[in-house]
Amino acid sequence: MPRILHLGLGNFHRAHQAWYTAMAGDWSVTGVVMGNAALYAALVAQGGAYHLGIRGADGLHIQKIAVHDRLLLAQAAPQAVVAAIADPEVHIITLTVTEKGYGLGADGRLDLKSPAIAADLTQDPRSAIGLLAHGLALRSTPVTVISCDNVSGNGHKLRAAITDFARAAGLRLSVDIRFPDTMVDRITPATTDAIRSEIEAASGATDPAAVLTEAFSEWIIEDDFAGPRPAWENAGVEIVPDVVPYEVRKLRLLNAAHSYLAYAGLLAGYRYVHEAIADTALRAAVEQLWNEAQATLPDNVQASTPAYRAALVERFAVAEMRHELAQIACDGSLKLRERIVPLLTGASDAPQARRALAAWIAFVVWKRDRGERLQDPNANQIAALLAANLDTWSLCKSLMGLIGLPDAPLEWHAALVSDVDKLIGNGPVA
Ligand code: CS2
Repeated sequence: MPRILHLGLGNFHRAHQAWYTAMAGDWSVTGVVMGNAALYAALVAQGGAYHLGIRGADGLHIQKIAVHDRLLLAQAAPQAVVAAIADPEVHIITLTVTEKGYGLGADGRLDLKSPAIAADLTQDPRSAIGLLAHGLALRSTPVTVISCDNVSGNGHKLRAAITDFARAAGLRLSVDIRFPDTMVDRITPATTDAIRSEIEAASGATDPAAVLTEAFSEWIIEDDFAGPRPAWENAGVEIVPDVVPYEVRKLRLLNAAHSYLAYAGLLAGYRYVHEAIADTALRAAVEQLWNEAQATLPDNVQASTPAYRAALVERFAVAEMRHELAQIACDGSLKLRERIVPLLTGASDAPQARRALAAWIAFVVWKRDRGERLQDPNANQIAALLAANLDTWSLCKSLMGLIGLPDAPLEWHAALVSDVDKLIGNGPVA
């Protein structure tokens, strides 16, 4: 049976690519858990199977997914992962390792000094990039590598990162390796005890690896494969010549609004996405953000964008998803580069995108004031800036540098400072 290898067996993969592959049939998956030993143990105990709860307008539907017939834990057995990547039975490698898993700098290229990448240049690889580069260097047959993370031009950036790592590590990549771009979409909250209990009650089975997801799902892949692939189109996947318009639309509408709602919503005292989108002021701000984002989108997605926006409001409003703003708020310094920065560097003025940036800046200050650690790969750098007692503008300028935003005109500075100060002043006291 032909085989896919997947790196990063988190909730999103189990709700999305695994679901499509199970429906397409005929392929099995080697699932690589990167570091979560408890998840690995749970999946091993269940023979790789788990329950997916799909929340639609007509209630919760349970599907048992059983496509992972081989499981590996990267942190415990990196060499086994390298060997599995080189396995000629594997024709496709997919990965969901989140934005930070790519070790990219603000310029979108591999940062050889980022801790995980620097470490992998001197030891057994542990990062997705290091594992892939070593495994791909051992391959004797063509392979397709598909990044399924929310990174624009994800295929191109992954190709560049692997090539840069291989060069620095003295590895030779000699087979045909394709890196198609993809757009992936399905809202999938982290599994809480309440979500797990709900799925267990509906399925009648105990399942520590249960996942809840929404009914909506989209996967668009650039048609650039080095060899065979599952008949994913039979399961609803679109294989197209150019993914970029869909990718930027999703990042600048869905993900940009998510990040804005996360920071502004948490500062306003909300916990969930459905609560934040029900707030009249936040909802109006999201519509304005979308107007600004829409102005930056390619012509061929303009006509369908109003319907896309209306569908997003409905998706965000589903209370049963219990999608926590705090989950979306993490790793902001990387997410904003993809979601908000392109709106601020576009041709027209984007005051609401500027307020989204201000919301993130106010959020990092608010977390510090509450004595809470920021979940962000740049947390140490941000903490050092916050400890330096900078005035609001100097803090904004340093944080803008961190997310790759070039300097802006003076009137822009004043507006950003006033947005940040207002939000800090208004932060919840609880
Ligand atoms: C979210 C995404 O956590 C986040 O940052 O914006 O995970 C979002 O739910 C997915 O991209 C939806 O497809």
